[in-house]
Amino acid sequence: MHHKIQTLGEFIIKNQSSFKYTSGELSRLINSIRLAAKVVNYEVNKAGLVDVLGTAGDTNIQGEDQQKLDVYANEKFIQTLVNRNIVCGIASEEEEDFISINSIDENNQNKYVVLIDPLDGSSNIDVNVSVGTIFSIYRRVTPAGTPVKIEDFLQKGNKQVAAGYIIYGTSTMLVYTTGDGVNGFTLNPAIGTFYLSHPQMNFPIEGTIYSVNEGNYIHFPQGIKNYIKYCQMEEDNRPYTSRYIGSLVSDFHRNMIKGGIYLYPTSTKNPNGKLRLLYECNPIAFLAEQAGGKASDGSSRIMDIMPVELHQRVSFVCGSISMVEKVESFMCAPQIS
Ligand code: AHM
Ligand code: MG
Repeated sequence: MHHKIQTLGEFIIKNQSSFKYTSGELSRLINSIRLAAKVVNYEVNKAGLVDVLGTAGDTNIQGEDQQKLDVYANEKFIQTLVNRNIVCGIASEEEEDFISINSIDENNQNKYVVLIDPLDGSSNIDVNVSVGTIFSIYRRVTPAGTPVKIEDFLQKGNKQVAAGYIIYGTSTMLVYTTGDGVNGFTLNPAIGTFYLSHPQMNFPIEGTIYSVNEGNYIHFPQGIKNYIKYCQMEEDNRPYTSRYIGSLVSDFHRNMIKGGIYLYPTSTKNPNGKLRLLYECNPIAFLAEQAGGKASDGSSRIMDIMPVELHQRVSFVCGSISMVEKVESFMCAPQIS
């Protein structure tokens, strides 16, 4: 095999000219996310050592007490984006309101806003299971140089300029799209460099894995219950395999590589679903579609939903195209129980 190994840095430079807007702003933004990802990765990797190393109320070099990793990740991503003067606004799962950078720096002329879930699935950290960061990037709709407004964040997913995730797994990977396919980069931790390891990722059309929290089964809509029964039926290439990590990024990443479907439907417990439209579902939906998969709320396209609030929840069905379409057909079929 003879191909040149490409780093993420090289890839960003090489592809910069293919972006619609070539000021370099988006490239610099993705570079900043790459940097923050490495910092957070380092911290996540030694999570299990905190109790060992952080004895007797130890404080870190900045003199801060040890903090929870999701709070740490939130601070690192925000700090990096603010310090490098790279965006005009940030919204995060960890922050109730969006942050307007113009209010801090009047000269800010940046045109991008970032929406981020800094450490998704963080309940998995205590048990050494993969977690992830999810990010979504839009061009602001209000004029540059003015403080960002809520409408800069409440845009349909189909307006995303870029989206991606970092998976802190057995290997750490950064996977992203700028609307021209999906590329995955694996971190070499010894030298802190991401290498292009998964060029042009492709969602298999069909799959045999279904990922859902089946503990909520009795609370699901009838169409979802029927689909789960269908997955378990002895017929054709079924029963399918059930795989549920409980960490969206990891479940999605596996399904995109192997072929499968992820479901977090509405339920009597979570009438609007659990996952957040703006910084969980939309970016994952953009990646899914760019890789040839599909993302739906059970009947309509996720990326066509007009958001009404920052932390809005939505029912989420995402994966191999024919599997998602199957769920949609179950959802609109006459509801027999
Ligand atoms: P979080 O943002 O509080 O971490 O919740 C999101 C996570 C997803 O990563 C995961 O897919 C889902 O919640 C799991 O939920 P549940 O434990 O209800 O199955
Ligand atoms: Mg989350």
